[in-house]
Amino acid sequence: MGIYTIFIYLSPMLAMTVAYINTGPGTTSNITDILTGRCEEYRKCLLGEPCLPFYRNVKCRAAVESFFKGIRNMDPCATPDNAYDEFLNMVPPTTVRGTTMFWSGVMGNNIPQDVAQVTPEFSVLEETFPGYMAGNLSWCGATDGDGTGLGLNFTVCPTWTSETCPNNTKAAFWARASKMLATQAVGDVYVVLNAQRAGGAFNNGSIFATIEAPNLNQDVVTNVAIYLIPDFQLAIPNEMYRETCTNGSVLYLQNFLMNMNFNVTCEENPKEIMWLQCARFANSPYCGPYAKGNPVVAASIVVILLQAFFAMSLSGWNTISTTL
Ligand code: NFD
Repeated sequence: MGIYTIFIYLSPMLAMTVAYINTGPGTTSNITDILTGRCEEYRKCLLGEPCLPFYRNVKCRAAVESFFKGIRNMDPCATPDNAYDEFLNMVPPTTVRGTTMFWSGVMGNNIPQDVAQVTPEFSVLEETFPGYMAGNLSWCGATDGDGTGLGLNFTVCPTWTSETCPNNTKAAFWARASKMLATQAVGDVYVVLNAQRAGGAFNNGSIFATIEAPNLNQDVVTNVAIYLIPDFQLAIPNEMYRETCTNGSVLYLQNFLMNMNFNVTCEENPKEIMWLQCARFANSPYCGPYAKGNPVVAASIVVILLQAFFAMSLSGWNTISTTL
């Protein structure tokens, strides 16, 4: 066997090794069933059951097939630009005017899931059909056959985009879906940022920074509200690395958006999100004022009790004076 032949045999393996420098979990087991199940849940709306807010009828078998169509048997680092076009156009991400919410650096806090479940005031990508289908899943193609016939790699997937993995399968999906979400947003929009994110609340390389913010439309977006929240997963408060609306990367973001002609507001610890997060992270040191036994609540209870007592004593006094 000549050196050239050996190289031909080895080159795909070498390519895969390079591509997999940044390794992460392989395709989620039973992903086809999960996607089909999620899609069927989504279709329950047809039966009069609760719907996701942006319901549109969809054929589940076709949706699941189109999700994989562009990536089966493909190198997960060479995803074609149009790989998800068909799937994303089946039920594109749409949101109600004035509700679109972006987020960055807060996924571990379950912000998208919590917001999606609790309030119609805000709409996140994870509530739209594409976001709902793909949320928290891992997937990528396999070029060397995977034994399942699905053309997917269930052992390992490259984590994200990198120099060695420029067109990452998952990154390409979220980039496309996020772009569609941002492009259609109208009215006031929101972005929730983690004030204690390492390297700054506004991360230059994030999807929000690179895809969503640049694709907002100045003609139809009336305000970008930055919601800066603490990291509820910190057991001990760390004020040293806590950004505010007037410093660090958040200030940079405000200037960046204002230079794009957007109206921008910034709020630290907005109540809407604090209540939501403190319900989940009740023991967080940042949740004092929102916790059950906090002094404000205790004081309110005392005031209510005093008022009741006062009212009762007044009516009692009236009764006594009438009797007299
Ligand atoms: P993030 P973001 N490397 O917290 N979206 O602004 C690796 F390995 O930084 C939704 O990037 O916020 N993973 C979802 C990464 C996913 C990298 C992506 C990276 N360089 C985007 N960058 C979703 N539902 O899963 C991003 N990721 C992955 C939309 C990683 O899984 C939403 O509309 C991380 O946990 C939202 O407004 C997750 O993306 C914005 O883009 C979020 O990274 C959040 O993306």
